[in-house]
Amino acid sequence: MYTVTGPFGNDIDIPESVEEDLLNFTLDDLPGAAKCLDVNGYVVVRRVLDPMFCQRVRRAFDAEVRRSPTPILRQKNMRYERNSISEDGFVENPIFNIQDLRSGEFEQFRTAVLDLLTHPAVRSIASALLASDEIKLIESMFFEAPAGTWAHQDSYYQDSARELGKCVAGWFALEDIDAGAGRFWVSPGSHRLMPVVRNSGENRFSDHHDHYKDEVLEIAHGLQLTCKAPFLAAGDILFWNSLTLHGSLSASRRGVSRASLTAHYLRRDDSMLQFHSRVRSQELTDYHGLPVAVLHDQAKWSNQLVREFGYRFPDLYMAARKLALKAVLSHSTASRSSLLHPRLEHLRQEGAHIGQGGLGGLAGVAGGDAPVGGE
Ligand SMILES: O=C(O)CCC(=O)C(=O)O
Repeated sequence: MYTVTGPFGNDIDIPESVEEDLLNFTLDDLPGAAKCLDVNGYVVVRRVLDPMFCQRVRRAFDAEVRRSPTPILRQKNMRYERNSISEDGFVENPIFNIQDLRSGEFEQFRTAVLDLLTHPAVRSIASALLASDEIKLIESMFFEAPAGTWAHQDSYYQDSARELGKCVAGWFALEDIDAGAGRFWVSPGSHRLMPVVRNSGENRFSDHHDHYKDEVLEIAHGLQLTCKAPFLAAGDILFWNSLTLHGSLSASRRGVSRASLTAHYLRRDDSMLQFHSRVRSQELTDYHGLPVAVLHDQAKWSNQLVREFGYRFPDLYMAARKLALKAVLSHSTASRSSLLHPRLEHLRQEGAHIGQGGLGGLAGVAGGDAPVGGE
């Protein structure tokens, strides 16, 4: 075991091999995997994808993306940026929504990623975990350098409109992830133990994102939550629930990357609830029979214009974005009852969860985004 300081300030032991890990499943026992997700809020499914498949994504990234001058939308800040290279030579600004990339310029990369995220084995797991044969992919991200992503529940950014906690996400290891490469971590049982920290009032994303991050840590301390950062080999996938507290560690060894993808899935007849505020309509495209949601489709000239503007005038772009966010917020606050599933409306009226001001906290940006990010 390798020991580092975890997200809650205490030491955590990080397994360096699969032998040191416990909650492992394979494709042979998907009912067991679903039960494990239910109980623990996460599950690791081993050897889902041939490592050659993972290698294909990394090769395509090297060939098309690494040296590309094209600005790309980023997971951490929702800005259009060129690649930023870390001291260790890795791309350090993760990509948001690979399906949105322009197919001509990034054809191999986009295809390799979507082949993997819509692979029959992956679909069978996501179907088992969502208890439905009909599912869709609503979001994706690509990481290379350690990211040190803050502790959060995905629900704060996006969740199921049908019922909070009914969105599942997968963290796909594209290489054997070193213990010092900023492992992805989850807090076991936090989906049950922790309240839903609402995207509203003093935790509102538009103005109080930092307060939200602090509050989450405070709650984790109060509840004495623990954290696990499982070993993942190329082709393994860790799935988690949209209410499970998770994030990723900062790098603690030099020269190691953590090439990976994340993807978020919903039942096909469900919709994305964005920022606990509004149902975000998403255009669906078909990829090998699986609906895949696009949000900022770069094949459209209007989105290319937004990208150019966002890249050349980042401050203006972010200011406009913030205004749009507030406008959509007031609209969705006004009409939120009609947007929300009865169960969510019940929660709003009950006001039982953390965060003031009910579910009307914050709507998405006009033009839309809901990643782990968007400061
Ligand atoms: O791998 C990471 O750093 C964070 C991924 C994540 O939190 C997500 O996809 O929701």
